[in-house]
Amino acid sequence: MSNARQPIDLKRIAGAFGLLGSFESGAPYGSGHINDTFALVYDQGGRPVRYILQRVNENVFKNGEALMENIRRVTAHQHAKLAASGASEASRRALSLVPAADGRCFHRDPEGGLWRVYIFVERATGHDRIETTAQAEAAAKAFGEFQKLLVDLPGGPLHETIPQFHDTASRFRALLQAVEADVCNRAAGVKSEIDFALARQADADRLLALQRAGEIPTVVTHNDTKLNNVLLDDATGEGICVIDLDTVMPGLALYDFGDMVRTATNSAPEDEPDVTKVHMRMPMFEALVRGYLASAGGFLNATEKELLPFSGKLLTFECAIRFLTDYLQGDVYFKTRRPGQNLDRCRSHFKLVESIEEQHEAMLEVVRRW
Ligand code: ADP
Ligand code: GN1
Ligand code: MG
Repeated sequence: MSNARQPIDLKRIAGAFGLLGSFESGAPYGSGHINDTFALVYDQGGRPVRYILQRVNENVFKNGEALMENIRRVTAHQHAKLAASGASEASRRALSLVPAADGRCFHRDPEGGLWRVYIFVERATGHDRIETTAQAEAAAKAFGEFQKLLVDLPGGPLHETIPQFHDTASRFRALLQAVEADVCNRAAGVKSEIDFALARQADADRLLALQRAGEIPTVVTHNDTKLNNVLLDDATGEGICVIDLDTVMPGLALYDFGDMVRTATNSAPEDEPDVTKVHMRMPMFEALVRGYLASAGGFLNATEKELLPFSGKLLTFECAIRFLTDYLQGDVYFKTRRPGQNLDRCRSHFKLVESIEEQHEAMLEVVRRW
Protein backbone atom coordinates (compact mmCIF):
# COMPACT_ATOMS: atom_id res chain seq x y z
CA MET A 1 0.00 0.00 0.00
CA SER A 2 1.22 3.48 -0.75
CA ASN A 3 1.33 5.87 2.16
CA ALA A 4 0.97 8.82 -0.23
CA ARG A 5 -2.23 10.79 0.24
CA GLN A 6 -4.24 11.93 -2.77
CA PRO A 7 -6.70 14.79 -2.25
CA ILE A 8 -10.11 13.18 -1.93
CA ASP A 9 -13.43 14.83 -2.65
CA LEU A 10 -15.16 13.60 0.48
CA LYS A 11 -18.37 15.48 -0.27
CA ARG A 12 -18.71 13.75 -3.62
CA ILE A 13 -17.99 10.30 -2.18
CA ALA A 14 -20.37 10.86 0.73
CA GLY A 15 -23.02 11.95 -1.79
CA ALA A 16 -23.25 8.35 -3.00
CA PHE A 17 -24.78 7.35 0.35
CA GLY A 18 -28.28 8.08 1.59
CA LEU A 19 -27.20 10.61 4.20
CA LEU A 20 -29.85 13.13 5.23
CA GLY A 21 -29.13 16.84 5.60
CA SER A 22 -26.25 18.80 4.14
CA PHE A 23 -22.55 18.01 4.08
CA GLU A 24 -20.63 20.26 6.47
CA SER A 25 -17.13 18.82 6.69
CA GLY A 26 -14.96 15.72 6.45
CA ALA A 27 -11.52 15.03 7.95
CA PRO A 28 -9.14 12.09 8.52
CA TYR A 29 -9.97 10.27 11.74
CA GLY A 30 -8.48 7.65 14.08
CA SER A 31 -5.17 5.81 14.11
CA GLY A 32 -5.87 2.56 12.25
CA HIS A 33 -3.01 1.06 10.23
CA ILE A 34 -5.03 -0.25 7.30
CA ASN A 35 -8.06 1.63 6.01
CA ASP A 36 -8.52 5.33 5.23
CA THR A 37 -10.98 6.63 7.80
CA PHE A 38 -12.78 10.00 7.83
CA ALA A 39 -15.26 11.63 10.18
CA LEU A 40 -18.03 13.43 8.31
CA VAL A 41 -20.28 16.09 9.78
CA TYR A 42 -23.75 16.61 8.32
CA ASP A 43 -26.14 19.34 9.29
CA GLN A 44 -29.50 17.75 10.02
CA GLY A 45 -32.07 20.43 10.77
CA GLY A 46 -29.55 22.58 12.59
CA ARG A 47 -27.95 19.72 14.50
CA PRO A 48 -24.49 18.35 13.61
CA VAL A 49 -24.54 14.59 13.02
CA ARG A 50 -21.35 12.60 12.45
CA TYR A 51 -20.67 9.56 10.29
CA ILE A 52 -17.60 7.41 9.69
CA LEU A 53 -16.60 7.15 6.03
CA GLN A 54 -13.98 4.53 5.17
CA ARG A 55 -12.12 3.48 2.08
CA VAL A 56 -11.38 -0.22 2.38
CA ASN A 57 -7.75 -1.05 1.67
CA GLU A 58 -8.00 -3.51 -1.21
CA ASN A 59 -4.24 -4.03 -1.32
CA VAL A 60 -4.73 -5.76 2.00
CA PHE A 61 -8.24 -7.15 1.47
CA LYS A 62 -8.17 -8.63 -2.01
CA ASN A 63 -11.93 -9.20 -2.20
CA GLY A 64 -13.50 -6.11 -0.70
CA GLU A 65 -17.02 -6.98 -1.75
CA ALA A 66 -16.86 -10.37 -0.03
CA LEU A 67 -15.58 -8.53 3.04
CA MET A 68 -18.57 -6.17 2.91
CA GLU A 69 -20.88 -9.17 2.63
CA ASN A 70 -19.34 -10.53 5.86
CA ILE A 71 -19.84 -7.22 7.65
CA ARG A 72 -23.41 -6.92 6.45
CA ARG A 73 -24.19 -10.40 7.80
CA VAL A 74 -22.38 -9.91 11.11
CA THR A 75 -23.93 -6.51 11.88
CA ALA A 76 -27.40 -7.72 10.86
CA HIS A 77 -27.03 -10.63 13.28
CA GLN A 78 -25.87 -8.31 16.05
CA HIS A 79 -28.78 -5.94 15.49
CA ALA A 80 -31.31 -8.80 15.36
CA LYS A 81 -30.05 -10.00 18.75
CA LEU A 82 -30.02 -6.51 20.22
CA ALA A 83 -33.61 -5.98 19.05
CA ALA A 84 -34.70 -9.34 20.48
CA SER A 85 -33.18 -8.50 23.86
CA GLY A 86 -34.73 -5.02 23.91
CA ALA A 87 -31.31 -3.44 24.54
CA SER A 88 -31.27 0.35 24.76
CA GLU A 89 -29.13 2.44 22.40
CA ALA A 90 -28.80 -0.37 19.86
CA SER A 91 -27.09 1.92 17.35
CA ARG A 92 -24.24 2.44 19.84
CA ARG A 93 -23.84 -1.27 20.63
CA ALA A 94 -23.07 -2.57 17.14
CA LEU A 95 -21.85 -0.95 13.95
CA SER A 96 -24.61 0.12 11.57
CA LEU A 97 -23.86 0.35 7.87
CA VAL A 98 -25.54 3.20 5.99
CA PRO A 99 -26.56 1.88 2.55
CA ALA A 100 -25.44 3.60 -0.62
CA ALA A 101 -28.11 5.29 -2.73
CA ASP A 102 -28.18 2.23 -5.03
CA GLY A 103 -29.09 0.02 -2.06
CA ARG A 104 -25.76 -1.76 -1.75
CA CYS A 105 -23.80 -1.58 1.51
CA PHE A 106 -20.80 0.03 -0.23
CA HIS A 107 -19.98 2.44 -3.03
CA ARG A 108 -17.37 2.08 -5.78
CA ASP A 109 -15.95 5.41 -6.87
CA PRO A 110 -14.93 5.99 -10.52
CA GLU A 111 -11.28 5.25 -9.63
CA GLY A 112 -12.32 1.86 -8.23
CA GLY A 113 -12.10 2.76 -4.52
CA LEU A 114 -14.43 0.84 -2.20
CA TRP A 115 -16.22 3.02 0.35
CA ARG A 116 -18.59 2.41 3.25
CA VAL A 117 -20.34 4.56 5.82
CA TYR A 118 -21.15 3.73 9.44
CA ILE A 119 -23.24 5.59 11.96
CA PHE A 120 -20.75 7.36 14.26
CA VAL A 121 -20.81 5.88 17.74
CA GLU A 122 -20.81 9.01 19.91
CA ARG A 123 -19.67 9.42 23.52
CA ALA A 124 -17.31 6.45 23.24
CA THR A 125 -13.55 6.13 22.64
CA GLY A 126 -11.16 3.62 21.14
CA HIS A 127 -8.05 3.93 23.30
CA ASP A 128 -4.64 3.47 21.68
CA ARG A 129 -3.23 2.96 25.16
CA ILE A 130 -5.05 1.28 27.99
CA GLU A 131 -4.44 3.13 31.25
CA THR A 132 -6.55 1.29 33.82
CA THR A 133 -7.33 -2.33 34.64
CA ALA A 134 -11.04 -1.44 34.45
CA GLN A 135 -10.55 -0.52 30.77
CA ALA A 136 -8.76 -3.78 30.05
CA GLU A 137 -11.45 -5.80 31.78
CA ALA A 138 -14.26 -3.98 29.95
CA ALA A 139 -12.60 -4.42 26.57
CA ALA A 140 -11.92 -8.12 27.10
CA LYS A 141 -15.49 -8.71 28.22
CA ALA A 142 -16.79 -7.00 25.09
CA PHE A 143 -14.63 -9.09 22.75
CA GLY A 144 -15.68 -12.26 24.59
CA GLU A 145 -19.32 -11.29 24.20
CA PHE A 146 -18.72 -10.62 20.52
CA GLN A 147 -17.36 -14.17 20.07
CA LYS A 148 -20.31 -15.60 21.98
CA LEU A 149 -22.77 -13.67 19.87
CA LEU A 150 -21.36 -15.09 16.65
CA VAL A 151 -21.62 -18.72 17.71
CA ASP A 152 -25.02 -18.99 15.97
CA LEU A 153 -24.38 -16.72 12.98
CA PRO A 154 -26.74 -18.03 10.29
CA GLY A 155 -25.83 -18.50 6.63
CA GLY A 156 -22.72 -20.69 6.60
CA PRO A 157 -19.05 -19.80 7.02
CA LEU A 158 -17.88 -16.23 6.51
CA HIS A 159 -15.47 -15.42 3.70
CA GLU A 160 -11.80 -15.57 4.63
CA THR A 161 -10.94 -11.93 4.00
CA ILE A 162 -7.19 -12.52 4.39
CA PRO A 163 -6.24 -16.17 3.91
CA GLN A 164 -4.03 -17.63 6.67
CA PHE A 165 -4.28 -14.36 8.58
CA HIS A 166 -3.21 -15.86 11.92
CA ASP A 167 -1.33 -18.83 10.50
CA THR A 168 1.87 -17.97 12.35
CA ALA A 169 3.82 -20.67 10.52
CA SER A 170 2.95 -19.08 7.20
CA ARG A 171 3.85 -15.64 8.63
CA PHE A 172 7.19 -17.16 9.56
CA ARG A 173 7.75 -18.45 6.03
CA ALA A 174 6.91 -14.97 4.72
CA LEU A 175 9.60 -13.53 6.98
CA LEU A 176 12.18 -16.03 5.71
CA GLN A 177 11.28 -15.16 2.12
CA ALA A 178 11.61 -11.44 2.85
CA VAL A 179 15.05 -12.03 4.38
CA GLU A 180 16.06 -14.05 1.35
CA ALA A 181 14.79 -11.47 -1.16
CA ASP A 182 16.10 -8.52 0.89
CA VAL A 183 14.68 -6.06 -1.64
CA CYS A 184 15.73 -2.98 0.36
CA ASN A 185 19.11 -4.26 1.56
CA ARG A 186 17.95 -4.06 5.16
CA ALA A 187 18.53 -7.65 6.31
CA ALA A 188 22.14 -7.18 7.43
CA GLY A 189 21.04 -4.41 9.79
CA VAL A 190 18.48 -6.60 11.55
CA LYS A 191 20.48 -9.78 12.09
CA SER A 192 19.79 -9.92 15.81
CA GLU A 193 16.03 -9.53 15.20
CA ILE A 194 16.11 -12.33 12.61
CA ASP A 195 17.99 -14.53 15.09
CA PHE A 196 15.44 -13.74 17.79
CA ALA A 197 12.68 -14.93 15.47
CA LEU A 198 14.56 -18.06 14.37
CA ALA A 199 15.06 -19.09 18.00
CA ARG A 200 11.27 -19.19 18.42
CA GLN A 201 10.27 -20.87 15.17
CA ALA A 202 8.85 -23.89 17.01
CA ASP A 203 6.18 -21.71 18.66
CA ALA A 204 4.69 -20.77 15.31
CA ASP A 205 2.96 -24.10 14.72
CA ARG A 206 1.83 -24.86 18.26
CA LEU A 207 -1.81 -23.70 18.09
CA LEU A 208 -2.15 -24.86 14.48
CA ALA A 209 -1.09 -28.38 15.48
CA LEU A 210 -3.70 -28.45 18.26
CA GLN A 211 -6.30 -27.18 15.82
CA ARG A 212 -5.40 -29.94 13.33
CA ALA A 213 -5.64 -32.50 16.12
CA GLY A 214 -9.13 -31.24 16.99
CA GLU A 215 -8.12 -30.20 20.50
CA ILE A 216 -9.06 -26.55 20.03
CA PRO A 217 -12.09 -25.68 17.91
CA THR A 218 -12.41 -23.34 14.96
CA VAL A 219 -15.01 -20.66 15.70
CA VAL A 220 -15.92 -17.24 14.34
CA THR A 221 -13.47 -14.72 15.76
CA HIS A 222 -12.73 -11.03 15.39
CA ASN A 223 -9.02 -11.54 14.67
CA ASP A 224 -7.98 -7.92 15.25
CA THR A 225 -8.74 -7.31 18.91
CA LYS A 226 -6.26 -4.51 19.49
CA LEU A 227 -7.76 -2.41 22.18
CA ASN A 228 -8.64 0.55 19.99
CA ASN A 229 -10.97 -1.74 18.08
CA VAL A 230 -13.50 -1.65 20.90
CA LEU A 231 -15.11 1.66 21.84
CA LEU A 232 -15.47 2.20 25.58
CA ASP A 233 -18.41 4.28 26.76
CA ASP A 234 -17.07 7.64 27.98
CA ALA A 235 -19.55 7.80 30.86
CA THR A 236 -19.72 4.20 32.12
CA GLY A 237 -16.45 2.71 30.82
CA GLU A 238 -18.38 -0.25 29.39
CA GLY A 239 -17.08 -1.85 26.16
CA ILE A 240 -20.02 -0.59 24.17
CA CYS A 241 -19.14 -1.33 20.53
CA VAL A 242 -16.72 -3.72 18.85
CA ILE A 243 -15.53 -2.13 15.60
CA ASP A 244 -13.13 -2.94 12.73
CA LEU A 245 -14.96 -6.03 11.51
CA ASP A 246 -12.83 -6.55 8.38
CA THR A 247 -11.15 -9.67 9.70
CA VAL A 248 -14.15 -11.34 11.34
CA MET A 249 -13.89 -14.90 10.00
CA PRO A 250 -13.17 -18.44 11.16
CA GLY A 251 -10.31 -18.56 13.65
CA LEU A 252 -9.31 -19.64 17.14
CA ALA A 253 -10.70 -17.95 20.26
CA LEU A 254 -7.09 -17.72 21.44
CA TYR A 255 -6.20 -15.38 18.58
CA ASP A 256 -8.57 -12.80 20.02
CA PHE A 257 -7.35 -13.20 23.58
CA GLY A 258 -3.70 -13.17 22.50
CA ASP A 259 -4.01 -9.91 20.59
CA MET A 260 -5.60 -8.29 23.64
CA VAL A 261 -2.55 -9.32 25.66
CA ARG A 262 -0.32 -7.79 22.99
CA THR A 263 -2.05 -4.44 23.18
CA ALA A 264 -3.42 -4.12 26.73
CA THR A 265 -0.56 -5.46 28.79
CA ASN A 266 2.17 -3.54 26.98
CA SER A 267 3.58 -0.84 29.26
CA ALA A 268 4.61 1.30 26.28
CA PRO A 269 3.17 2.31 22.89
CA GLU A 270 3.30 -0.22 20.05
CA ASP A 271 6.20 1.60 18.36
CA GLU A 272 8.18 2.59 21.49
CA PRO A 273 11.81 3.13 20.36
CA ASP A 274 13.19 2.73 23.91
CA VAL A 275 12.59 -0.95 24.61
CA THR A 276 13.68 -0.64 28.24
CA LYS A 277 10.22 0.88 28.75
CA VAL A 278 8.46 -2.25 27.47
CA HIS A 279 7.17 -5.00 29.73
CA MET A 280 4.10 -7.15 30.27
CA ARG A 281 1.95 -5.58 32.99
CA MET A 282 0.58 -8.38 35.18
CA PRO A 283 -2.38 -6.39 36.61
CA MET A 284 -3.54 -5.77 33.04
CA PHE A 285 -3.23 -9.47 32.25
CA GLU A 286 -5.32 -10.32 35.30
CA ALA A 287 -7.95 -7.82 34.20
CA LEU A 288 -8.06 -9.33 30.71
CA VAL A 289 -8.51 -12.82 32.13
CA ARG A 290 -11.28 -11.57 34.43
CA GLY A 291 -13.12 -9.75 31.65
CA TYR A 292 -12.68 -12.38 28.97
CA LEU A 293 -13.60 -15.37 31.13
CA ALA A 294 -16.68 -13.52 32.43
CA SER A 295 -18.12 -13.56 28.92
CA ALA A 296 -16.28 -16.34 27.06
CA GLY A 297 -15.34 -18.68 29.92
CA GLY A 298 -18.42 -20.81 29.30
CA PHE A 299 -17.35 -21.97 25.87
CA LEU A 300 -13.57 -22.38 26.26
CA ASN A 301 -12.23 -25.87 26.86
CA ALA A 302 -9.48 -26.73 29.36
CA THR A 303 -6.76 -26.72 26.69
CA GLU A 304 -7.75 -23.25 25.53
CA LYS A 305 -7.73 -21.91 29.11
CA GLU A 306 -4.24 -23.28 29.75
CA LEU A 307 -3.05 -21.62 26.56
CA LEU A 308 -4.27 -18.10 27.38
CA PRO A 309 -0.79 -16.90 28.47
CA PHE A 310 0.90 -18.59 25.50
CA SER A 311 -1.59 -16.98 23.11
CA GLY A 312 -0.36 -13.59 24.30
CA LYS A 313 3.21 -14.53 23.51
CA LEU A 314 2.29 -16.03 20.14
CA LEU A 315 0.18 -13.12 18.89
CA THR A 316 2.84 -10.64 20.01
CA PHE A 317 5.49 -12.70 18.24
CA GLU A 318 3.36 -13.01 15.11
CA CYS A 319 2.76 -9.28 14.94
CA ALA A 320 6.47 -8.64 15.51
CA ILE A 321 7.50 -10.82 12.58
CA ARG A 322 4.85 -9.14 10.42
CA PHE A 323 6.35 -5.73 11.28
CA LEU A 324 9.85 -7.08 10.57
CA THR A 325 8.71 -8.56 7.24
CA ASP A 326 7.13 -5.24 6.28
CA TYR A 327 10.31 -3.38 7.25
CA LEU A 328 12.36 -5.73 5.05
CA GLN A 329 9.92 -5.29 2.17
CA GLY A 330 10.07 -1.49 2.32
CA ASP A 331 7.05 -0.63 4.56
CA VAL A 332 4.39 -1.57 2.06
CA TYR A 333 1.66 -3.03 4.31
CA PHE A 334 1.22 -1.14 7.59
CA LYS A 335 0.80 2.62 7.48
CA THR A 336 3.93 4.30 8.80
CA ARG A 337 4.36 7.90 9.88
CA ARG A 338 8.17 7.97 10.15
CA PRO A 339 11.16 5.98 8.85
CA GLY A 340 12.06 2.99 10.99
CA GLN A 341 8.63 2.83 12.63
CA ASN A 342 8.03 -0.78 11.60
CA LEU A 343 11.43 -1.77 13.00
CA ASP A 344 10.66 -0.02 16.29
CA ARG A 345 7.32 -1.83 16.37
CA CYS A 346 9.13 -5.13 15.84
CA ARG A 347 11.77 -4.49 18.51
CA SER A 348 9.28 -3.38 21.13
CA HIS A 349 7.17 -6.45 20.41
CA PHE A 350 10.16 -8.77 20.77
CA LYS A 351 10.84 -7.15 24.14
CA LEU A 352 7.24 -7.84 25.12
CA VAL A 353 7.65 -11.47 24.00
CA GLU A 354 10.65 -11.79 26.34
CA SER A 355 8.72 -10.22 29.19
CA ILE A 356 5.86 -12.69 28.67
CA GLU A 357 8.35 -15.57 28.60
CA GLU A 358 9.80 -14.40 31.93
CA GLN A 359 6.36 -14.14 33.54
CA HIS A 360 4.72 -17.13 31.90
CA GLU A 361 4.45 -19.27 35.06
CA ALA A 362 2.91 -16.42 37.04
CA MET A 363 0.45 -15.78 34.20
CA LEU A 364 -0.56 -19.45 34.25
CA GLU A 365 -1.20 -19.19 37.98
CA VAL A 366 -3.53 -16.26 37.35
CA VAL A 367 -5.51 -18.29 34.80
CA ARG A 368 -5.66 -21.36 37.05
CA ARG A 369 -7.10 -19.31 39.88
CA TRP A 370 -10.25 -18.83 37.78
P1 ADP B 1 -8.48 0.33 10.64
O1 ADP B 1 -8.77 -1.01 10.04
O2 ADP B 1 -7.67 1.19 9.74
O3 ADP B 1 -7.92 0.18 12.00
P2 ADP B 1 -11.00 1.03 11.93
O4 ADP B 1 -12.25 0.42 11.37
O5 ADP B 1 -10.49 0.43 13.17
O6 ADP B 1 -9.89 1.07 10.76
O7 ADP B 1 -11.30 2.58 12.15
C1 ADP B 1 -10.28 3.49 12.50
C2 ADP B 1 -10.69 4.32 13.70
O8 ADP B 1 -11.90 5.05 13.42
C3 ADP B 1 -11.02 3.50 14.94
O9 ADP B 1 -9.87 3.20 15.70
C4 ADP B 1 -12.00 4.39 15.67
O10 ADP B 1 -11.31 5.38 16.43
C5 ADP B 1 -12.73 5.12 14.56
N1 ADP B 1 -14.04 4.52 14.24
C6 ADP B 1 -14.29 3.52 13.35
N2 ADP B 1 -15.60 3.26 13.27
C7 ADP B 1 -16.22 4.12 14.13
C8 ADP B 1 -17.59 4.38 14.48
N3 ADP B 1 -18.61 3.70 13.90
N4 ADP B 1 -17.85 5.34 15.40
C9 ADP B 1 -16.84 6.05 15.95
N5 ADP B 1 -15.54 5.87 15.66
C10 ADP B 1 -15.22 4.91 14.76
C1 GN1 C 1 -3.63 -3.68 11.90
O1 GN1 C 1 -6.40 -2.29 11.22
P1 GN1 C 1 -5.74 -2.15 12.54
O2 GN1 C 1 -4.88 -0.94 12.67
O3 GN1 C 1 -6.78 -2.27 13.63
C2 GN1 C 1 -3.61 -5.11 11.39
C3 GN1 C 1 -3.57 -6.06 12.58
C4 GN1 C 1 -2.31 -5.79 13.41
C5 GN1 C 1 -2.33 -4.33 13.84
C6 GN1 C 1 -1.04 -3.95 14.55
C7 GN1 C 1 -5.96 -6.20 8.67
O4 GN1 C 1 -4.79 -3.45 12.69
O5 GN1 C 1 -3.53 -7.41 12.12
O6 GN1 C 1 -2.29 -6.62 14.54
O7 GN1 C 1 -2.47 -3.45 12.70
N1 GN1 C 1 -4.80 -5.37 10.59
C8 GN1 C 1 -4.70 -6.04 9.42
O8 GN1 C 1 -1.24 -2.77 15.22
O9 GN1 C 1 -3.64 -6.47 8.99
MG1 MG D 1 -8.72 -0.58 13.72
